[in-house]
Amino acid sequence: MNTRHSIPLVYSEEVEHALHAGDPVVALESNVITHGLPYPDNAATAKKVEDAVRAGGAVPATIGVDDGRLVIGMDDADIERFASTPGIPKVSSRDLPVVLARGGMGATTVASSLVAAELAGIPFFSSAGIGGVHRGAETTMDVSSDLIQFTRSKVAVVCAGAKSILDLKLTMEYLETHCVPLISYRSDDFPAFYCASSGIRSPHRIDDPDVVARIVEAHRATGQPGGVVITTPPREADAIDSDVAERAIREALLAAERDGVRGNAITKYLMRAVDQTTGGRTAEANMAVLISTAEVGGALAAAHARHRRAHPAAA
Ligand code: PSU
Ligand code: MN
Repeated sequence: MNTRHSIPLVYSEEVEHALHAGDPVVALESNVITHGLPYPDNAATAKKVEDAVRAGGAVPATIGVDDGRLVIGMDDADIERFASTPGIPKVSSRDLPVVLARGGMGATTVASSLVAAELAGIPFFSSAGIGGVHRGAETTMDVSSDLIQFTRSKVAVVCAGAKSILDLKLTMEYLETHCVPLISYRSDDFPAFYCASSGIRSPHRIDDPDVVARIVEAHRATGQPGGVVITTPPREADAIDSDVAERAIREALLAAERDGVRGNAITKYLMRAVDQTTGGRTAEANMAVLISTAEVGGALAAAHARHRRAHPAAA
């Protein structure tokens, strides 16, 4: 247990060892386990995501809250427990102090996982889909805390962009306004999760992992708060046609309005509805994208760790 902070951090042995040795570690969220996929697919996928980080050359650290403590790295039994226990609350940044103080389990979103990763000294995080500006945000003001957290936590985020259940144009505008560096790894466009492109061009395409590592370090060196967002597109075989996705999303948005769903419940509701409309095709793609993104996250974290070893003054 780390006693430097008054908030107890509980590291898995593997993660603690890797951090001491300066080996690459990739933080992973747990809300996608509890709220993103049904049991037992969620448990199986979470384990495959961890394996993919390892295949990329890094150590996975799945983040969660348990009994008033921040869990930094889960073993298979922890993952099984998070995946199968009903009613674990979704914990975003605003909820984190409450759940830590009260006790019990909590599933961390991208935003709160970044808070934990920074406390734990983990410089990289990977998840398939980040939160963003919701469609209709001009009236609902529904903007995910994930975006705000990018401006606060010094952690690089690797993702497959965001799902087009969101307004991706506004999401990119938000990131630009808030000075968040956005780079696309080996693609020209901002990806839309299981669609290879959102149709929106990324401000920067970078193909070389070493250049990505240098960008992460250059951002730190400028003294700017927050981290860099790095997108990676889904594999061609896993991608879904954007017209098919768009039709399902429109239907889901209408259903959400009809059912009066809003606030922090909307993301899960929309994802489930889209999965149902597409006969589970998007859920399949969802799992594949989570895994392929994690492998890229592992590889980029490994390139970053190599860069830091070669330039220790920058660390
Ligand atoms: N997007 C996805 N899958 C997810 C989420 C987003 O494609 O599971 C989850 C993540 O945990 C993300 C959270 O951090 O939803 C964002 O929720 P909100 O929009 O309420 O901030
Ligand atoms: Mn929201």
